[in-house]
Amino acid sequence: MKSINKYTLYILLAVLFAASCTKEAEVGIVPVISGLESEYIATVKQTLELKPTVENAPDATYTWLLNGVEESTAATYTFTAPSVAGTHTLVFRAASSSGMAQKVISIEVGNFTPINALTNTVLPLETPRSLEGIQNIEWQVIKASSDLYRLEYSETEVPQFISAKTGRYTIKAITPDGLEDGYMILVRAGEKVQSPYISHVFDYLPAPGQFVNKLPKYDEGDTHDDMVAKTASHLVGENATMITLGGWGGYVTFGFDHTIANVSGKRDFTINGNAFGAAANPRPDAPFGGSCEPAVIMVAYDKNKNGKPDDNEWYEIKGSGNFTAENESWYEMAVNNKNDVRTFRDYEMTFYRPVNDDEAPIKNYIYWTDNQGQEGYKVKNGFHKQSYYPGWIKEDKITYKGIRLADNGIDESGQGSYYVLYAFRYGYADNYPNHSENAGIDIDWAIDKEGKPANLPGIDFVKVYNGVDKENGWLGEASAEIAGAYDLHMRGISFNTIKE
Ligand SMILES: [Ca+2]
Ligand SMILES: [Ca+2]
Ligand SMILES: [Ca+2]
Ligand SMILES: [Ca+2]
Repeated sequence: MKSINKYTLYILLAVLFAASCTKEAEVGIVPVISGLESEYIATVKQTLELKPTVENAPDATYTWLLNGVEESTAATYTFTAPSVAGTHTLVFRAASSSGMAQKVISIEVGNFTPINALTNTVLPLETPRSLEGIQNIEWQVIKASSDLYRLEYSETEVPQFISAKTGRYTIKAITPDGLEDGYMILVRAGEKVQSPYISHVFDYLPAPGQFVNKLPKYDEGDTHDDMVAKTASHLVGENATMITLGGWGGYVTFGFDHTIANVSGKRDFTINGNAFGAAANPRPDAPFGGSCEPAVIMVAYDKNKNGKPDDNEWYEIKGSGNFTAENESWYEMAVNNKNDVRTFRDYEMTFYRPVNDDEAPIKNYIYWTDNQGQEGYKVKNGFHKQSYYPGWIKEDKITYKGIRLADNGIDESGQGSYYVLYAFRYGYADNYPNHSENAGIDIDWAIDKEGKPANLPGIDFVKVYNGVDKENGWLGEASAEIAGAYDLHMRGISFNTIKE
């Protein structure tokens, strides 16, 4: 019995092996269908011309089955939508002497006008023809394949729709008298694969600091463009590495290959830095702090669609301390520590080329002035001996502009050995550890120059600049590091927003 079983098994294995070989040999000549989507949308009575391409099948015969009934044997097919809404299944088969291939297609027929759209791309909508000339139309999403979309300006004549996910979305326009019309939108992934990570660096200029000319590395003769390219080699893509923004005001500007959708109620993107929590803060019940070096974030939408941040439409991400630090949990501690806790909305700081750069440390190293009548010197420490002034800058002084945040650093040892830089609650880069929810940014925090919500459907560009001006003893100046950024929706990460 035992030997027969073994023998049977051998036969079985041999048969299976032969079968798999035959299958593999045939793979190359089975018909291959292309040129058909899996999903279509149509309005009632509309016709759709379907023209598939079939390869590897010179002798193929074709069959079109609509809802299980054979409709045609031609190479192309015209689908005529019936006069009632509904979903239909169309099957296209190509059979040849060597094998058979089929494509199953779902066609949704609705009463609204169909629109084909791409993921992560803003789609402007117009008033449907049947409602033209009617004022005060309101727009609503009434059916959606996912929650990762945004309908913005829904109470205007120019609403905009964007979705981070493929699928079908139905948008209704309603007049004050209750008339209705709308669009059915089919969102597909484009042919070009989109990346959730930074795709381009446009500009980089750090303010003087201890890692300037090192991260990224400046080589004698490098121009501004060379340094921007080096910054890109650090920041673009999934495996980004760190760059420094230097002292207060130092910045980097980058972009994505798509528009990051501003999903309602969700944070939309995150910027990586190297923030971490203190492991041995001697202060009992201290709020979160450690190495938190908040960088202020600006965002822009590529309105003229040329792929460059030239629209001059930058909006400020209103981080928790952009107007005042009074609501930060460490505020009283910072006041008691005699920190400069003022917040300047229109701060300017000018750094001068150092006269002496040949030794280290230097106490009175880089002379600076600000637009508040203050002046002083930045220190060169003993650990970093290279010049702290950007090597590719020809001018003898550089001025930076922006918001200056309150000083969040406290020497918790009282003797200069243990500085804790406390985190602002939300809205910055390099302020909370990477991957933490609090490092996520909600595009709905964006405000315009008057401080009003910007109501952006999405953004294409980000500018980040160091927000704190502070010397932390042996640690050196507070200077934000940036180590890449990504679209949270595209990576399937869901972080709820917080509102004050
Ligand atoms: Ca959002
Ligand atoms: Ca542009
Ligand atoms: Ca730093
Ligand atoms: Ca940092």
